[in-house]
Amino acid sequence: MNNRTFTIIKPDAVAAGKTGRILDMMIGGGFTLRAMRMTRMSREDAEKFYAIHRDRPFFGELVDFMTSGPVVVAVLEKEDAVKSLRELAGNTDPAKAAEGTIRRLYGTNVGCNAVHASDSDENAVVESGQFFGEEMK
Ligand code: DGI
Repeated sequence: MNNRTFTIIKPDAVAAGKTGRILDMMIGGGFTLRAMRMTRMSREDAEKFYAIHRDRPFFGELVDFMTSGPVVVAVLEKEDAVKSLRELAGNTDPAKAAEGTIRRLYGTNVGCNAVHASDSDENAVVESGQFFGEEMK
């Protein structure tokens, strides 16, 4: 089960017209799209998705941001998918992300950082399930 991960192209990147370029980087990086759609997260969706951060001072800001516009959610497949996508995404803070990573190229700041990439195989399954449910079984 280490061949799948889950991504969100976040509202900043979608609004800036970067969806195509980001998907191209993912596909060019060897990922296959297994499921994908554009959606608008409700506050309930965002609070559930980021529940682990609910006691952090930035939680309200994070939920405001994630619900501020449409996002693209997708399940991606590749060997060692979680690690590989986190490398392609780069550091949480775009200013600290390596040259050529998605967040370095398209992120704005630590809150508005262009993409989400699951941080473990377990979370990839839970997160894919939140958006694609039965399709992924
Ligand atoms: O797994 P990551 O997305 O790289 O990072 P994470 O799990 O530590 O944090 C999840 C998201 O929460 C991150 O992509 C953006 C937001 N976040 C993290 N740290 C901060 C933050 N948002 C703000 N405004 N300030 C922070 O310090």
